[in-house]
Amino acid sequence: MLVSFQQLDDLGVIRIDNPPVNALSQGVREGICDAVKLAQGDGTKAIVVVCEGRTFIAGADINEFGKPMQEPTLPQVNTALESLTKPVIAAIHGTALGGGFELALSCHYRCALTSASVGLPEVTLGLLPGAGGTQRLPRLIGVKAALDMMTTGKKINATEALDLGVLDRVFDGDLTRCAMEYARELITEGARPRQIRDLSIPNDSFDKDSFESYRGQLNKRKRGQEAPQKIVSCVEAAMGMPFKEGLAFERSRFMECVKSEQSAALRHIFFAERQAPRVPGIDKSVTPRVVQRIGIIGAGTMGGGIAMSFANAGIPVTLLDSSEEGLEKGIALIGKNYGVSVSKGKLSEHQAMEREALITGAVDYGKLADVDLVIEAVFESMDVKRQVFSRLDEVCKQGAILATNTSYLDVNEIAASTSRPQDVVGLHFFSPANVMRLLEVVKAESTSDEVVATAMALGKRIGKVPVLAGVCYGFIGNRMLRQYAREAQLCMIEGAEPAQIDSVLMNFGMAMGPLSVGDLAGLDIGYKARQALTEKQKGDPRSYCIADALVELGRLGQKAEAGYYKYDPETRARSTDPVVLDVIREQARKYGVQRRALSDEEILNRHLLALINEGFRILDEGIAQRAGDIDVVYVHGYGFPAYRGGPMFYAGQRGLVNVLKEIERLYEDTGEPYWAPATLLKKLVAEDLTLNDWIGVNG
Ligand code: T1G
Repeated sequence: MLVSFQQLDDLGVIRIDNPPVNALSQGVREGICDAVKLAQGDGTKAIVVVCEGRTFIAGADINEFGKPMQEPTLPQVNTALESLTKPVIAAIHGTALGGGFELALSCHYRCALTSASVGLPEVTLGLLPGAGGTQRLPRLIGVKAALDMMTTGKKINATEALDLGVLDRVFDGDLTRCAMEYARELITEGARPRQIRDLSIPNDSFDKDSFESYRGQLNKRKRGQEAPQKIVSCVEAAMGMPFKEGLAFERSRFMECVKSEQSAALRHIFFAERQAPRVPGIDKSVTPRVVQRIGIIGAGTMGGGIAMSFANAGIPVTLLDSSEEGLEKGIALIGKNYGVSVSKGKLSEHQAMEREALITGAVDYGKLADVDLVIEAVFESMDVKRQVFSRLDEVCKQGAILATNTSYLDVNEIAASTSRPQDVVGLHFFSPANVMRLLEVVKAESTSDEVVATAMALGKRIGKVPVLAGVCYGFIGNRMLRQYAREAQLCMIEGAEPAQIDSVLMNFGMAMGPLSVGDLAGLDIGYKARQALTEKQKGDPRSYCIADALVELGRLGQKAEAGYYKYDPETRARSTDPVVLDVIREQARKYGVQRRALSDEEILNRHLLALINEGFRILDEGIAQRAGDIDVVYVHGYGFPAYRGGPMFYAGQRGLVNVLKEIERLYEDTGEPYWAPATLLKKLVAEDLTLNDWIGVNG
């Protein structure tokens, strides 16, 4: 039964049981309303609302959005609860989120386990708290604190919630028993129902100007996003309107969000993130191997970041480097990074020390004899990788997983340098590895299902979003990036300046423009990778001649304070450099390119369509399992705006017919084979199918 009502002497208990997270589906809402009716009419003196399973209500049922809204609505449920004429106590464990927290705010008292947390993460779904949260929370904790909670979507733990006055009581032990004791205490004290709706908003001197400046900050913090601004409007309404009108104002803004493309995109990403770790054909019968100790080869920036990811999850790491000096440098950088987290208040001194203590340095391969998994993060050279893997093959115990962090190289070839290719897998982290959530798990031809299952489970355990990729040059992300980066180079040589290209993609919502990303990563990385390729593999020289010319001038990017831009040594601010514009013009002359003005629209289209067309090829070849996986890769690894849903979702929003037409036009105009429309795209358009239909068929 989704909702039950039980009378226990003078107390009524409303119990919700809708696994896995007690989402407020229509059935749950209806059940609560029925229970409230029962509670109103019986002899109980107080009501406790509690949930079964691992958590209190984690919000409205996200699956219901985009479908016709069914009654009772959550505001109706909350009003019914709040209007009860006896104290209603919410008893919280796990996470009270979104509509679940709003329901708790409609109760008259709130208690929780010390391990619980509460929050209003609707903004992460392109929504706003649409069941009274924007009207009740400011009344309880003031405008600024409420705005911060709702525009960040961050959870607060039970202690913070108690300090803020969101919770009235926090305890350890049996939740229901403690909550009922608290309810009886309230009865004994003669406590009355306490409706937040009747409170006036504490005057924390938030006036019209404060709202304006808050909006300004939000424009920077949540660039391009609609929901955060609407949250501010709702809180502003709460200050200026009676509760009932404020509630109606909130509801209308909420409905606008539910219908918005941004929310559809963010909901897509919510579910795509949860689906990505699932590999069709590898079900629960495949038991992941036990991983209790990790080895990492290479104490450079990537190796150090990867080590921190595991230490942050409480997993001990042996970090090996070929030299004592290299090791010291690596360990020192890890210490510095933890120091920064402590100085920013993200970690306590104690937590930082605990994590650092989990990372042990070594220069002797023998120290890796007992680890359960090794990740190689050395220089991107096949010869070096093969040497490392044949060494690991000698020293590591049978059953240990041998992983490579290569970004491009052939994992099959690396696996073939061992006697146990079935235990070799790619674990491609993204820099900075202790921050970026994406993890490409690269399955080689011989990689066993058990190793894939172990890698996926381990990825989740260290807080990453693991996505399965097949073996090809650059796997999913970097393979698509090559097409995108090509267009940035061609747009430049054909007539656009770096600043125009970057601002076009930034305005679209990308975290950074392609050329600023190049400068941040270092132009020498791409240059060295190109040196290892044949002329044929490098492709059209117009697509890299500018980058090569800049590197040969020593303009390696930010680290050289000069790349596509020049950088102020103090502020790191970037600015257009006439030297670069000369280099571009020179290269255009060298390759006989007639320069012209490019519109922002053309620049945007060419970059996005380059990603999308390659995405379809990757899906068709089975390098990625689902379009949603590609979207998760680009949102969590390449700064693609989540509120656009990722390149493949975006293609669906634009309409595959239009996307095909645009790509066909580029193919006609350029005659370039890379603009030949992907077979799968043509197939879907021809059969009038969407990507979801196709995934349905291909599972
Ligand atoms: N609705 C439907 N399904 C949900 C769900 C929800 N709210 N939350 C989780 N699930 C599913 C999820 O898809 C997965 O399914 C399973 O539960 C376990 O989730 C009116 C508008 C609660 C912290 O944004 O943050 O209320 O993949 O893998 O890591 O104002 O889930 O197994 O089939 O994430 O332990 C606001 C969303 C909604 C919270 C648990 N609420 N959920 O994390 O498990 S909008 C949220 C979470 C709203 C009102 C508004 C997390 C979690 P499956 P999981 P987890």
